[in-house]
Order: sequence, then C-alpha cells, then structure tokens
Amino acid sequence: MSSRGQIGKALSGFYYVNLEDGGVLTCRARGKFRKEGLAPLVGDWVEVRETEPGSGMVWEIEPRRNAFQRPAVANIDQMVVIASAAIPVTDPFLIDRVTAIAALKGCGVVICVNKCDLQPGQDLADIYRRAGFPVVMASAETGKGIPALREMLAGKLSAFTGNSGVGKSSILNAIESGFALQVADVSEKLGRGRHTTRHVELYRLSCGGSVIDTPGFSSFEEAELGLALKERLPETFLEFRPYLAECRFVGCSHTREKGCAVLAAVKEGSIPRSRHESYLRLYRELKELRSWNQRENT
Ligand SMILES: Nc1nc2c(ncn2[C@@H]2O[C@H](COP(=O)(O)OP(=O)(O)OP(=O)(O)O)[C@@H](O)[C@H]2O)c(=O)[nH]1
Ligand SMILES: [Mg+2]
Ligand SMILES: [Zn+2]
Repeated sequence: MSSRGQIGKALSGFYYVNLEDGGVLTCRARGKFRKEGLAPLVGDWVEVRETEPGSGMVWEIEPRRNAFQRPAVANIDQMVVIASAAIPVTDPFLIDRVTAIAALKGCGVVICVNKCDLQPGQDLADIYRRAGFPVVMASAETGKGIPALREMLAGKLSAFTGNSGVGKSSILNAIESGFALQVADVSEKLGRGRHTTRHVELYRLSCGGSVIDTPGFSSFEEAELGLALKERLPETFLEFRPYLAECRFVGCSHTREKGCAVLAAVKEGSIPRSRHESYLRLYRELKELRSWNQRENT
C-alpha cells in the first residue's frame, strides 16, 4: 500500500516519515536513490510503501522547491540563522555564507541574535538590518524576542542553523515548551559549543508551520560551495542589487574596479563593510572552483 508523507527525521539510514493520514512510518530508502546520487532529506514530500506494519520504503521523492547540503534539508521557506555575540561568538562570514546560498535557492532568511541577556549584539544586528534582513534580538533565557520569532515562523517551514552552542535548540524550547529538546553548556575554555544536536529533525508548531532543528556548524567548518554560486555571487548579496547595473564596466567583479558602484556604496556606508568583506572572501574561494571537482547543487 502506498501513501504520502513528509520526512520528519533522518538518522543512520532510516527515514521517519510523517504520514498525511497520521502516524509515522520508519523507512529505508529505495536502492535507486543511491544509484542516482539522491539522498532523501528532512522536509521532503515522499511516496512511501509499507512493507510490514510500521515500516516501509521511501519509494518516490516529490520535486523539491529547494535542497540544502548543510544543513541537509529540503523545501525550506526560510532559514533562521541563530547568531550570538556572547560565547560562542558568531563569525559574520558564517552568516553571509548561509544568506548567499539561501538567496541562490530562493529561500528567505531571518537573522536572530540570541543570548541578548549576556551580550546585546547590537553591532551584529545593525549589519543585518542595514543589509535588509528581518532581525530579531532574542534571549532563550529571558524570553525576549520569542513572541516575535513565533509570529515569523507561523505557517512556514523554517530550518534553524548557526554555529554550535548559539542556542538553536534552546530557542525552539522557548518557542514551544513541549519540544523539550536537549541542550548543553558551551565550553567556556574553547569558546564553542559541544555539538549537542546530532541529527536533523522536523517539529510541528502549535501556531501552524514547522521548524527543523539541525546540528550546529563548527566555527572552522567550510560548507561546500558550488559553481551556481560562483556565477551568481553578486546578486546573492541582496543589498548589492540596486548598484549592480551602475558600475562603470560591464562584468565588474565588485572587488577593486574603478567606478564600481558597489564599492562606492560600501565607502559611503549604504552597504555594511563586513558584508562586502564576506563577498570578497567568497569570491576568492569560488575563484578556485573548477567544474570537474564540484557538485552543481550547492
Ligand atoms: N544566557 C543564555 N544562555 C543561553 C541562551 N540560549 C541558549 N543558552 C545556553 O547556551 C547553551 C547552548 O544552547 P543549545 O540550545 O544547546 O545550543 P545549540 O545551538 O542547539 O547547539 P548545537 O545543538 O550544539 O548546535 C546552553 O547551555 C543554553 O542554556 C540565552 O539566550 N541566554
Ligand atoms: Mg542544538
Ligand atoms: Zn562593481
């Protein structure tokens, strides 16, 4: 018998599919996906076939709205980047990597500066407000910003991402006390989190919509970058867009050219300098890419 559902959890080769008619079916993926180099992802809508009571196979994956490798999720309406100005401090470059890939894939982004009770994080918030992103200042500890965040999540599929220990799971617990997700202290000595969340899992919100908790990035981790991003990098920095047609030279790389409107906007303060620095870093990394060693789908 076949039915439809959405993958809610992926763990050790098993996919836990939330069936449309209720209940969860524990599935293996059909062999053909591996041959095609296609992995089912949390957020995927799938056709499943029950092979014995309670377990079955992921039979078909419905066409995706988008798919991400890191975190490994699909059909995302918005990435919620949790950041922190307290330990573990978020490197803006990590945020800018996410915003660029999200823009490439037509996915919204919300920036949430957490741990405001420890460090207000005003500088971080300013960068992203000026770049045009919705920004929420929050504290999972005091509850600040939680109602605003809840409102932004309603009715959508959101994936939480950010470096380990910034409080992704804590924020989700504050949004919905019933979640009771595991959280753990950060290492003060090393200044980073302990990778408490180990798998990707989707949770339904009582206000409608769903959220996906994901394992945190380590601060030095390099997410894969693809050729698609290489071709379209300038436009994935949304606040650069109004200037892109104003540069003196066609094909301007916006890195050092005379008459570059993007550089002028940075100088004059309309584009945050740290965003342009991230652009330069990504530009240099992507320059190294060659078609033969890169997957197309990032
Ligand atoms: N003071 C304060 N502590 C917080 C806040 N949010 C989270 N924490 C603490 O930060 C630590 C890490 O929180 P987690 O929710 O486990 O962080 P995470 O982002 O889910 O981490 P990973 O699962 O490793 O990616 C815990 O000790 C939390 O209690 C906050 O707003 N204020
Ligand atoms: Mg966590
Ligand atoms: Zn330019």
